Amino acid sequence: MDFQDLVDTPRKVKVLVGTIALLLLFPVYFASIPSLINGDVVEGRTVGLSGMLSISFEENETTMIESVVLDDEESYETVFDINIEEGKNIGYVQLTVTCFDNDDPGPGFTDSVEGNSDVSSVNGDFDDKNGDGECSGGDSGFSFRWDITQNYTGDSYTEEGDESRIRDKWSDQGLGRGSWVAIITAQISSPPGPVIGDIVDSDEEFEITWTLVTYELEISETSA
Ligand SMILES: [Ca+2]
Ligand SMILES: [Ca+2]
Repeated sequence: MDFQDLVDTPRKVKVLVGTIALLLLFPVYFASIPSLINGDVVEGRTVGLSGMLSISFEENETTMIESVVLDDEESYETVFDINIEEGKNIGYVQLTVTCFDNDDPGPGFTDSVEGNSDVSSVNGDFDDKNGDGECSGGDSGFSFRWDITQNYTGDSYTEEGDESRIRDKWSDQGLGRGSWVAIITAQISSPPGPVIGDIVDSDEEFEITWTLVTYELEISETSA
């Protein structure tokens, strides 16, 4: 039986049209279901989803970039204020300091940077970090990261449970707001100059990047 056999009478044509219409309508119908039962208030009471649920994170990234030039042993204090709107959670906060020392005439004498955080003005009990790194290009400088929501990755996954428990688990508990502070210090290394006492390389430029990743939780029933 070929396509011509299927459509050679008016009734068969109607059946075929009806089948095609259902095939087109079913995805539209199922796509509309989550919005009808998505844990909102129904008839005055709050209902949540339960069963096998699919959890995803709609992320938003905010960055603050500063560029500073420092002499040997000179320090700079960088401050990143976080104050986000209600309903959003903080996934993590990251500080990255990079540099690339190309001021020296030959190999060696690479500058480096070290940094210490001060999280005493941040809401929550976070550990201070310290680190250092050479300004040698590629994997230069150092990076700190604080997970505000425990074990945050931002990866979608499925889990059996109920919506309120999952929302509890993926909450930042209001932590991480406040002033994130770090102090960076430059170490400049320089070969002896052509004239004794002459300094060939006397400073370095550092790029400081603070990254804030916030998310809104999206929970829906799996189609399986
Ligand atoms: Ca140098
Ligand atoms: Ca330099």
